[in-house]
Amino acid sequence: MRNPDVELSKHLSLVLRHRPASVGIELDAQGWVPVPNLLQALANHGPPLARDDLDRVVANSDKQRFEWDREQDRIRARQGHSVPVDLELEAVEPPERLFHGTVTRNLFSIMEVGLKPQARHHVHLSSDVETARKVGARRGKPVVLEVDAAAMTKDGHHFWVTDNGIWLTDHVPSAYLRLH
Ligand code: HQG
Repeated sequence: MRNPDVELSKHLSLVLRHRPASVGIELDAQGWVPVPNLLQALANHGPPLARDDLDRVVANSDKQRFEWDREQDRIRARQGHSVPVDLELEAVEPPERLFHGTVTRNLFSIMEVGLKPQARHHVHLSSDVETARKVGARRGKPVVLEVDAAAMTKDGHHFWVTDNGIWLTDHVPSAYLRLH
């Protein structure tokens, strides 16, 4: 069924990660936009949006996709951007194993060239199998790959973790991958 808050959340993801110019706004270098500018821009390109509606969608986002700055007067997407932003995350040591959910049709290429960020800035990984399975299931029958994060760290690869627990890295060469 059509859920207006889910549609608004998807539109916010589009604007704050990929196409800010579609509503005539710019993100700053760290991906932030002042809330009044965002509300005005959305109202200029669709139905008016109250601050309360925005607060509710941000609070209810199943994956906590958006975040406020300390004063709650700016907002940004926590991750997943395709426009250039610097989220200023600090590299951290990952758990020994991480997981990536994908689908069979991608496996041949992944085993050849490894996991690539594709349209995103980073490869997205999770610390649990279930999350990876769900991510893969967005595209069809899921296949879960296990990443030897301990070996990657030893070999000088970096990892970052977002506040909502998504693990990021630049590239996972296929030598560190195996089917779970
Ligand atoms: C695949 C959602 C062929 C990769 C989710 C994936 C996640 C390759 C697709 C977050 C490849 C990229 C991220 C290669 C990678 N050859 N295929 N060499 N390397 N791929 O959506 O990880 O709703 O950019 O397996 O829940 O699926 O956006 O990444 O199938 O957390 O908040 O290329 O997006 O969260 O797809 O998903 P994506 P993802 P949000």
